[in-house]
Amino acid sequence: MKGLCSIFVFLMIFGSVRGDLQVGFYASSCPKAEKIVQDYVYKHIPNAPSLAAALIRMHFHDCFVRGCDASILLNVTSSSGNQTEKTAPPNLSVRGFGFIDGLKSLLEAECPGIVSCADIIALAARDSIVVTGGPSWKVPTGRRDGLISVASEALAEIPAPFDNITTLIENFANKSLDVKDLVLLSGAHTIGIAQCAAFSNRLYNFTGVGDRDPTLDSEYADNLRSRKCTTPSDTTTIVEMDPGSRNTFDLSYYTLLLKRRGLFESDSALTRNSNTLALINQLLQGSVQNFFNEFALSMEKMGRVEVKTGCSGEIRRNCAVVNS
Ligand code: HEM
Ligand SMILES: *[C@@H]1O[C@H](CO)[C@@H](O)[C@H](O)[C@H]1NC(C)=O
Ligand SMILES: *[C@@H]1O[C@H](CO)[C@@H](O)[C@H](O)[C@H]1NC(C)=O
Ligand SMILES: *[C@@H]1O[C@H](CO)[C@@H](O)[C@H](O)[C@H]1NC(C)=O
Ligand SMILES: *[C@@H]1O[C@H](CO)[C@@H](O)[C@H](O)[C@H]1NC(C)=O
Ligand SMILES: *[C@@H]1O[C@H](CO)[C@@H](O)[C@H](O)[C@H]1NC(C)=O
Ligand SMILES: CC(=O)N[C@H]1CO[C@H](CO)[C@@H](O)[C@@H]1O
Repeated sequence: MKGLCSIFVFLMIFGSVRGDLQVGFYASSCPKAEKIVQDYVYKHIPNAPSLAAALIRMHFHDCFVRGCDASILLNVTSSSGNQTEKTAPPNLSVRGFGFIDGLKSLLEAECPGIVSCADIIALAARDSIVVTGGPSWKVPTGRRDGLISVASEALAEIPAPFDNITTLIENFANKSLDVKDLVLLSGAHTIGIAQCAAFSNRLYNFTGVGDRDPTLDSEYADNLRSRKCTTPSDTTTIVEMDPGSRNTFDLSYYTLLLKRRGLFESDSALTRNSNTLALINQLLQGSVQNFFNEFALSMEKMGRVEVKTGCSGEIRRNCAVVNS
């Protein structure tokens, strides 16, 4: 581990590598790494399809706070005590920690101290997208794990389902992601589930006078009220974000948006800004393959947000704790 890091510094000095991620980073240090992740995902996710969505969301939440450095996995850090990112409200429903721990054990057995937890999340997210029928792409690796995880940062930096378009665009811009990335990456809501709390204000009390969100299709809102989120304070029911194809990666999220059936205000907002609406229409007019290609490019870009490479950070031995 130390060795690799000093070789890196040596190569940096002589200009043959940049402090950047690279495809096949583990090709010589742990040649089976990517295959181990892929086999594990392909073996287990079909039995627990909802985990695919959880792992993709985990990668997003990881990247938006201190970069893609597995800070979302930490249980305790010296500076934050137990108030790490995973205890923050946006992380309330992030799942899949045990899955990542299982993968880490396999990788530590194969090549101890080589593969970072941050890369494991990125690879597992990509392989999960493949399992749900979405695109595959080469994930650049070489991320290193962070030492710090602070709950209040997750609250401040992860977008909220109540955010308007201005806030969403600014939030993504803060991570060097543009409006196109916002529209494409929101497309991940073609799979997975949400708790009523993320949108029930739209059904019951949108502006504080017992009203509904007029931009939500009324038939859909009726259905959600009568069959799903039957009280304003429901905290247990879960709802598919893309009803009927929640385990399938496809374009239907965008079709639903135009039918005013985007579940969150943040989804719905994408249809009321001329730039984002034009992008949605372009995606729907193009082929699924076009969406897949574009989505993969945006995912790769998200996977590069503020990454630690070279000798910064560390390769954690246990994904839940900083090395001692
Ligand atoms: C644009 C801003 C975004 C907002 C405001 C947002 C918000 C949310 C919320 C509130 C949920 C439901 C969580 C719950 O109630 O359990 C959710 C689920 C999800 N989000 Fe997003 N999200 C955004 C962007 C993204 C991005 C960029 C990705 C990944 C590329 C993503 C992937 C997912 C997935 C896969 C789920 C389903 C999780 C599951 O089934 O466990 N989201 N999102
Ligand atoms: C981290 O916390 C989770 C529960 O959030 C627990 O299952 C896991 O065992 C903990 N890991 C360590 C190494 O403390
Ligand atoms: C973290 O939580 C554990 C178990 O709940 C507790 O024993 C420990 O004292 C806590 N550590 C800090 C730094 O708060
Ligand atoms: C968007 O939300 C922010 C933060 O809540 C608010 O300051 C701003 O006025 C809102 N913008 C619009 C156009 O509603
Ligand atoms: C964007 O970053 C600036 C500077 O750090 C911060 O003040 C602002 O709140 C951020 N905006 C969003 C929406 O996260
Ligand atoms: C709606 O929200 C307002 C302001 O938060 C609150 O005073 C009112 O009681 C709520 N009404 C309903 C029907 O929940
Ligand atoms: C898994 C986990 O740590 N969940 C926490 C998410 O955040 C809420 C509120 O901040 C905590 O009560 C949960 O324990």
